[in-house]
Amino acid sequence: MSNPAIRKIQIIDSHTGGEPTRVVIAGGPELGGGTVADRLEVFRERHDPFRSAVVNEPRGSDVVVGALLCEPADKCCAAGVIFFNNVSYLGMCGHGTIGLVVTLAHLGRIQCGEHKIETPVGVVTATLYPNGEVSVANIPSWRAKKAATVDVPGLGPVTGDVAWSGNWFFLIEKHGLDLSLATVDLLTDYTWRVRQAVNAQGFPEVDHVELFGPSTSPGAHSRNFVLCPGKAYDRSPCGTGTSAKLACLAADGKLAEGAAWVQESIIGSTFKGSFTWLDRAAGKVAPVITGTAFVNSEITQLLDERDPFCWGIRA
Ligand code: PYC
Repeated sequence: MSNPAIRKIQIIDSHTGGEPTRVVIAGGPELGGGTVADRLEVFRERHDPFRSAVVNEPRGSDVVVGALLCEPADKCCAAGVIFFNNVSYLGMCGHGTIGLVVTLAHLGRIQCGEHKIETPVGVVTATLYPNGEVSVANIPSWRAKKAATVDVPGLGPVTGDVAWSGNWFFLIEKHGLDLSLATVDLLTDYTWRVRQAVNAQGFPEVDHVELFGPSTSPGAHSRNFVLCPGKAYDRSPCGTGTSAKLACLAADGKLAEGAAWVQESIIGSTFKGSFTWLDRAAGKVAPVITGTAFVNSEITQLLDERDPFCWGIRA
């Protein structure tokens, strides 16, 4: 017999280029009305244990990105979404939006074509193609600071660009490290130290650190390693990270408007990116990223208050 005290959460899991997205389709907290940005604040203030329960151990792991499906306030949108992770919330999530679109198609709620999605930082436009690919026209993105040098304890001076693309990034070209799965521990340690220094030395808002190096896949222009806010690394090339990179390339005149940029992740998966100028003088671009996702689980999670780890293992 089922216990009525146990709360049930309906979830669809997918991965986008290896990076998981866990979409909560039913059983989420009641967040009231208003925009998705308003509801994120209610989620954060009143229901944060739910975030942890869904993505953290023992049901999840540090790498899982959650996506709470919401009613959009903007009626042009097919859906609203709040992305979250092991420690907090994301403004936007590129791989997660691709995962969400493939999930909605899996559920029969959308078909191929263009779909607007309301996120806490603005409306993005996703296009699902018959071959399963999904393009995401991200929010306006720009580089806020070129070549900021921070003094990193134990590493010395490190120089990178600061850019916004729905999340804040510190993007580093010169680091002297080999970007491979075999060096993930070293890369995590390096980027984590850089993040502490970047936050302490003028950019408290930066919560993602991105390293670039030569690609190994034919046709890819670059490989990256992306440290996420909760110390996990992105298995995908990171949609917002690739958008931030496009903003920097545009600002430096290194990529032409409309030209393709193929970004490879640390595990070899790729996103195709391009941009159009929104405001050349202000360095603002409209990035588009394209990738694929696969649904891999339909889950019912059970939240039983008698379980001492009902709300996840939290630091
Ligand atoms: O794809 O934008 C992204 C993302 C952010 C954090 C993890 N993935």
